Amino acid sequence: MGFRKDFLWGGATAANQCEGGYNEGGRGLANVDVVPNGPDRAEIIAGHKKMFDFDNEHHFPAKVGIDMYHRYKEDIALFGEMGFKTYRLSIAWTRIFPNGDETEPNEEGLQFYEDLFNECHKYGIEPLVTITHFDCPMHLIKEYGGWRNRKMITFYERLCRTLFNRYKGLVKYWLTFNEINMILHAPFMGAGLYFEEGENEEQVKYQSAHHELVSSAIATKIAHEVDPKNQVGCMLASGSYYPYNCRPEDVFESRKKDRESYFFIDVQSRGEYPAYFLKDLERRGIEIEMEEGDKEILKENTADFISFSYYSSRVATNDPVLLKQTQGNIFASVENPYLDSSEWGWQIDPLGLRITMNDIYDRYQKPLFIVENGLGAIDQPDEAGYVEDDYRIDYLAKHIQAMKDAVEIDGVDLMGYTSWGCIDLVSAGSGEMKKRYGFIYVDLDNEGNGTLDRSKKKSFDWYKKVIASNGEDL
Ligand code: P53
Repeated sequence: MGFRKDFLWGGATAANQCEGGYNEGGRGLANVDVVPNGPDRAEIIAGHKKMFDFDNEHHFPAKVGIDMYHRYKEDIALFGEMGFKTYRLSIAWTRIFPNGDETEPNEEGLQFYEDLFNECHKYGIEPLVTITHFDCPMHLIKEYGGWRNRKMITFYERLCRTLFNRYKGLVKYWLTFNEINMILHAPFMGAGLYFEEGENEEQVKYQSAHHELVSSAIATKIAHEVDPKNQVGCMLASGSYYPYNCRPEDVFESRKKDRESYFFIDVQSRGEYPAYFLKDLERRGIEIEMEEGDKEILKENTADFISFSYYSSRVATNDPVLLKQTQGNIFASVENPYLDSSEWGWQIDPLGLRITMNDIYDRYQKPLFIVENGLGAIDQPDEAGYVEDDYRIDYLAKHIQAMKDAVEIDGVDLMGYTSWGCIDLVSAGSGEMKKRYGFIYVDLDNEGNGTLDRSKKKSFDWYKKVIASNGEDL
């Protein structure tokens, strides 16, 4: 009963949200560096407002992140103290290939991650590596248009081959693209796409998605060739849609919304474009250019496991009156009247995690890995600097219980769980620092002021206990 004996407990971060050191170690400039916080961010990450370099009007939080580039030893020691079995992190592409189209990698960048992985292994922590977490070298965006260009497949393949060869024996769990469906919702951040006036955005997004999907399959192929021990996962921004009510139209609408996301995993896990998707493209007049061999590559190199982020369930309706109340979130959803919300309006639904796990497992029958989950909240340290984050403990305990139910009662095969932002980091959606997820507090504010000192929150000792008891003691 309970979780696997070798269950991979841990936490997750992404390079662009925590590393900083943007101009150190020979690193090049990336899309994620030039997205500022503040009111312009939403339009920029959506590819509707161009931002190709730093300017003086905005604050760019990724420049410093939480300075993990210099402090990773201290941070990994704290993860080790909590008993992490795994640490999910991402590679900054621009540390390895600063422009993206070089033929030789940057040794300093490769050495940085090698040192970091060695540091993890000191504490018995298995790295789980996201190859690209929203980042794309700026040079590839300016010169080639980002993922809309098929040449990206070659550049990405080179990156992957370099990583698999160099880190053979140090890393065995890989994710090809973070939240691959984010390309539909935040295309500049997700895939280095920006749009020109009057352009058919859907056409561009799905063509780019095809390039990513083929790249993901090629990466899987190479990973297995380099080391049969490598396990490669796809990664979905999940959260099942509920019908707003039992009107058949709402039920159907919720299925359609789910398919918008599942489409990506259908290709990555089953190895082919699903019929509903092809029909939909035809109706919308979108044609995806494919090359000979693409279909075979997709079919022969499917994901070993399915990973996903889960923050909330979602609600769908086709009732135009209700639709008007939709919130301006990256993932638009009608509000669910039965659920409470976080300070950022994200609805809290632990049972939704169990529902989502079952939906995904029923659909693919492959091992699942929850690689993001957590509560973004404002933390108020007391005079001694201590954060009593009972609200975070409550959120996580309920979600872990729901995931346990999915495993114990429903029989879902789950490899591990890495909570999001195990150490406070910059928010992807808003660029804020005050939206915190961590067990470890970082002294830094939205404007970049603070000592960057780390301290343990109440949830630190709680999570340590959860891991030590393999999820029994919540
Ligand atoms: P933040 C929106 C909806 C679902 C997942 O998000 C999302 C987003 C982006 O905001 O992204 C993932 O920081 C992503 C992480 C991100 C995390 O969710 O906006 O993989 O990079 O930080 C939380 O609160």
